[in-house]
Amino acid sequence: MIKLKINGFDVEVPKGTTILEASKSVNVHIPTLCHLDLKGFGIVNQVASCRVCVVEVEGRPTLVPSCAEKVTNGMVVTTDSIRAITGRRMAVELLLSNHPKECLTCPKNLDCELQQLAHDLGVREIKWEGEMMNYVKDTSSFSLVKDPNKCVMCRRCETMCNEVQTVNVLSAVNRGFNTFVGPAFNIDMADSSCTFCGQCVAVCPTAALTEVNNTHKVWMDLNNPKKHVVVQVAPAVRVAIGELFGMEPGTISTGQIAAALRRMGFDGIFDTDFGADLTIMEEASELVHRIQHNGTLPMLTSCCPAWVKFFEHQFPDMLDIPSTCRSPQIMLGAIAKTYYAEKKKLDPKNISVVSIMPCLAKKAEAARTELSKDHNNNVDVVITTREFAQMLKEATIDFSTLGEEDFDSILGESTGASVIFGTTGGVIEAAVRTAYEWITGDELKDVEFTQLRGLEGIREATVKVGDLDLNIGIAHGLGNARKLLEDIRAGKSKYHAIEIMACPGGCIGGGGQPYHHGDMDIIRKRQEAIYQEDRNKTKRKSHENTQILKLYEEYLGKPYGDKAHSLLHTHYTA
Ligand code: HC0
Ligand code: SF4
Repeated sequence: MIKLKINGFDVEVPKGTTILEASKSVNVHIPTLCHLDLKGFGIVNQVASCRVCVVEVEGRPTLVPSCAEKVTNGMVVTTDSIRAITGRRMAVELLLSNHPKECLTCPKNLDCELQQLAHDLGVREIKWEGEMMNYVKDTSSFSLVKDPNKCVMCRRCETMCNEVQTVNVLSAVNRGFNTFVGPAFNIDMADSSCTFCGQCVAVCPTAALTEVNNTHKVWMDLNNPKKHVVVQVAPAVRVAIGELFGMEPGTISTGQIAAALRRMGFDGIFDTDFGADLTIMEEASELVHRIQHNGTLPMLTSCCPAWVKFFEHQFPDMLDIPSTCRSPQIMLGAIAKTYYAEKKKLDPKNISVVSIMPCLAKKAEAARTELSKDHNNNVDVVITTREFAQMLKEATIDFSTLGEEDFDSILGESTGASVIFGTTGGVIEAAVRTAYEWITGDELKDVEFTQLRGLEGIREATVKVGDLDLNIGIAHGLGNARKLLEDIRAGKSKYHAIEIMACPGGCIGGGGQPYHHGDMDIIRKRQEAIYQEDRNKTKRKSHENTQILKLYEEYLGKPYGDKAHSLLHTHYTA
């Protein structure tokens, strides 16, 4: 153990601890900007580029960045001297000297860490008015906007993209004053191998990286009398949106969301969970079919669009391995524009399907031509959890005082199996609940496969399904997925099925969720809420969803049949 003094108090911490961590352990809060501790992945962004965390260390002539400096025995640290405070303020003033001063209209207004620091450090004037960068914004993609003029070179996005996701799209472009972070040669994001996972957006402290904002499109559709506008809500949204209205992480707001959507004027209020139950009918059928007919194994889940982009770009030789199932959001859109349209006697061209997703890649997924029918996209507009909260504020809907309401029939019923899609491990657990009963013909009494749960980056478990030992692999985060994929390529994989989600914790940690700054406690609370929501349901297996059974009986025929194939399955392109 190392003994030191911080602000006059004795502190004892393990060797290797930084001054920042040692201070935190005794509740001394040192402000930071570039620092990002991604505990769930064992990765720390520690470039010490912003100098916001400087402190005084006795005997040292200059201020020291506390995020990078390790403690030593007998060290005397002062975090709150006038010199340290002035040094920090100066670091922020320097960043502001060439930062656009458009806070009032900035997409990150009141959510910007630089703005918050300027406020907390009492910056009241910027003594240097520096030269400004004047780069064009990159609006090339359906998912994210890159504004290099707001980049503070913290490199948090780079760490996320390169070390956690191993996509390697982002690095420093140009030199000196003109440096910013972007794809090599500053090509458009749409032309890069970006997966649009949005994790760089999730950790950007300013508005250098933000989502494409589609809220105006939704208001336009809602105000167009010719449009029949239906909406669907993804599983993970319901355990996170409360955070944007002052509620605790993990507050379940399903009923309030349905009530809010009704007040906004949607014509049909549907649940992506219905799409998830439908996905299980198809995906469990595909898994059973592959197992029983010597098909390609392992089968990989395919409902995470960032993951789909990742394997298309990085593993083009393995496109026969993922399930051909479209994602729940696309399946629900497809059913809304066919079965629902027929029942309601509506022209599909006049139906607008809006999705509320925790994810930026869902915006790009909705625009994929493979997933459209007769040049009509199955999903028309995707907004994130954050954009949804923004719309509620614009509409002056007081979310926190709303009562609970239900989703609409006929695409609103769901089981507990679909809710758990929102967390890592949930899709495969839902699939196993159904596959078990289909393979064995026996009733599954205990539906909770706890061996598939948790937050470790890669997990594996063997589930007894009759005589079969079903070997399952699970990964969240694309860097972890890469490891499983490389094993398959090398012929070393022992799994029958693998679930992959691109974001930390699965969709609960998606790039469109309330900012969680890498705090795994928040992710854990959202995950607990997902499992609680499953326990709250009377039906917990997808094949028990009565509306789904009716859909097959009245319209689709049998699961994995021809009609289901044309509406609910897809193919991949390298
Ligand atoms: Fe997900 Fe999904 S679980 S990807 O994370 O499968 O975005 O929440 O909506 O489509 O259901 C996201 C979340 C979904 C889909 C579902 C899947
Ligand atoms: Fe990298 Fe994901 Fe950001 Fe694309 S969206 S640049 S893949 S972190």
